[in-house]
Amino acid sequence: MKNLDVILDKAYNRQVISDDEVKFLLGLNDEKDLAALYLTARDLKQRYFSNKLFLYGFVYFSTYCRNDCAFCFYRESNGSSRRYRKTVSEAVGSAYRLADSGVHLIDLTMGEDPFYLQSESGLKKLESLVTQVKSTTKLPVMISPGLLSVEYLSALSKAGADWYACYQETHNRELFSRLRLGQDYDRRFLAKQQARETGLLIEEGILTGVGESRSDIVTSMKVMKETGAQQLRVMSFNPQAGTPMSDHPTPNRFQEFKIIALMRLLFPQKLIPASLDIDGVKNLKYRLDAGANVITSLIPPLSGFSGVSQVELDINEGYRSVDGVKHVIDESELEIAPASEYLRWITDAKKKAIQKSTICEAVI
Ligand code: SAM
Ligand code: MD0
Ligand code: SF4
Repeated sequence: MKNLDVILDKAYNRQVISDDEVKFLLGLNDEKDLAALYLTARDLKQRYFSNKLFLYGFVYFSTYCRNDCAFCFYRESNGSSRRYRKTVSEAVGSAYRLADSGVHLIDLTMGEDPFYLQSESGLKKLESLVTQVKSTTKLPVMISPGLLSVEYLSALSKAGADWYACYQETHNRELFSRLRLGQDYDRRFLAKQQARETGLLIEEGILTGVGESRSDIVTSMKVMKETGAQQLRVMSFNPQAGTPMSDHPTPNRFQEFKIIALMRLLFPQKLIPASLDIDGVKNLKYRLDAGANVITSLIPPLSGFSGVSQVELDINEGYRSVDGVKHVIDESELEIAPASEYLRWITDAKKKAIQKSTICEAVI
């Protein structure tokens, strides 16, 4: 049997894949080999999620940020970036439209806005946003506000947030320091552990095309396993005007698709997004074919809300909406999961997370 078939067979049978084998998969280029990789990833997705897909609505409610990430359009020193801070009722309105269109979750995202993070009343305002979005939409909520203190994490968890998304981007410390300028690797990592301790589910993520090596990707896979994150993502880097990485090329998308498939092989039961924030609706089918099972970054058209890596692409045209992606879901022979199925998934994930931490405490 061919080396590739041996590895895919192991993955299919849930046997351990070695670091060298992961690197081998990352090096695949031949069309037939890639097709075999994606097929195994889809088979594993089918085993745990059948043909069902989850959809996440995206509400970027403040684009102000105190940080200076080299890759990001919204870095503080980018004078050309579009800044807004929506009112609670505007954010709730957008969340309501998303819920009404059929998404399973609302992702409340902001830059590290000092208005919320460095003022006395900021936490109260965030709590109120989470509470109002939950009560209006009756949907689970993810918060993606950047680095939070344990006080904020615990208060927002109590206010009803279900998920904390905070991407390390890379697990190579040196590369981290060139991407998230002036930020502390360990502090960002710790926030995710603290969030887990308050009962939040975690999403971890990496960027590809930012100068990482294959070994860095192997390291990320290992760290992702240890963190116990229940959702894992990879995003291709998109260069942004007015940033230090504006001339850094965007990577060939096959690298991202391979990593999506690899994540599905290594973590078949996790949620893995296909983000509309990278290429809009273009390439969505490839991401789903590679084993993703969540479509993220759905944004209501003509609402004045932006994306992150694709600030405007496909939003006002309505392509980043449930109706706008429906034809791709159909072509991929997938189906939008009923709301009850997503609720069941996160209830189970939370139970497992508690059991896991109880077992860990018992062992200690
Ligand atoms: N400010 C919060 C933070 O940084 O955690 C929340 C924003 S978060 C949704 C921004 C994420 O989008 C980053 O962590 C990064 O993974 C991704 N991103 C930002 N700029 C990008 C770019 N130019 N290309 C691809 N992904 C990007
Ligand atoms: C996305 N634009 O899903 C969003 C964002 C934040 N949790 C997610 C990067 O692609
Ligand atoms: Fe700010 Fe987040 Fe962009 Fe970094 S990635 S500059 S923290 S909005």
